[in-house]
Amino acid sequence: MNALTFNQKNPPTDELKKIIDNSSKLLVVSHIDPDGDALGTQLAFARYLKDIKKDVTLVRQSDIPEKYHFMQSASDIPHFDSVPKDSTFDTVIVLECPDFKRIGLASCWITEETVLVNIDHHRDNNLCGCLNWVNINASSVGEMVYEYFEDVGYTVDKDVAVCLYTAILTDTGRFRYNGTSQRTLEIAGKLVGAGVIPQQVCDEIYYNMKPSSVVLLGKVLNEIEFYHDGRLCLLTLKKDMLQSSNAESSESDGLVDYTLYNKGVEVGLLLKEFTDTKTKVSMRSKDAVNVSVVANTFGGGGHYNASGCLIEKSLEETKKILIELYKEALDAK
Ligand SMILES: [Mn+2]
Repeated sequence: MNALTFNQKNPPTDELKKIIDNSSKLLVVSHIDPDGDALGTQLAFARYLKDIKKDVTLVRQSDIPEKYHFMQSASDIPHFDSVPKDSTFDTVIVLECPDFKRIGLASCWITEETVLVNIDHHRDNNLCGCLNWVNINASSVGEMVYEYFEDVGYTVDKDVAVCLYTAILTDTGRFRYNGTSQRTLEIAGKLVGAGVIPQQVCDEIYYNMKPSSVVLLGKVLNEIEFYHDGRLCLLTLKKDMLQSSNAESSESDGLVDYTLYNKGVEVGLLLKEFTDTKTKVSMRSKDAVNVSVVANTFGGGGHYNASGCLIEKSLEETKKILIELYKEALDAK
């Protein structure tokens, strides 16, 4: 089929429904190292397809962070290794991926005949689907999927509502980021109407830290640094901090957010020592600086206020480079 692209708020319901109606075997995927939006929408969309009696398969490549296990069936998403490689799917629904490379190994099931559906809200989406629905103004893909469900007349039950609420809650930084619109909150309200208990979901995700994570947080905060008159805040996570906290690498999730808790900070960075020559960087900003510009120069990506990349330098070299780059970015505004 010829590629169809929609950059709009309203779901292309007729086109999407037609593809689904014409499909008999569907695969629903999201990106490696999934976040709340990726997992919540993957689970919600798969449940919708099951409810309309479609043969649907989910797959994951990465471990699912424990804080998301409360979503129904989250811990049952089959790992890539357990899905037969000779499976065939006529349609693959790709959620929350600006680039199809982000689906990882699951791309082995995509052939020339596969109908690819691409639903996303990243500005840099490369529109590689047969049907692309990319709304860069949506707070989350969870919000977009809800719009489609409402339009197509699918009523969400509590379990689906919890998945979509999780997607929206996490991708808006608890209704804080500037993508949070009146409509976002209306949809969150409807999900509460469908049975979501906001405190329960919030507690599962944010008030459920392991003691090792809190110890790690202490070590990282203990070495907080400020530059450029307090406008840049920098946290570093060295490998030995993980060991001495008895923490896993995934427990550094969300640490970067502590940079923006500080008055006067406009850009916050978390530098995570990956190997001696590779450093993972998470970047956050308040409104003034577009951190995805710097992330892009290192082959990374993300959003205006939240991006990330992997830099092929040691932790110390990475630190020096970024302090300098953000001096320019902050001076320029
Ligand atoms: Mn998202």
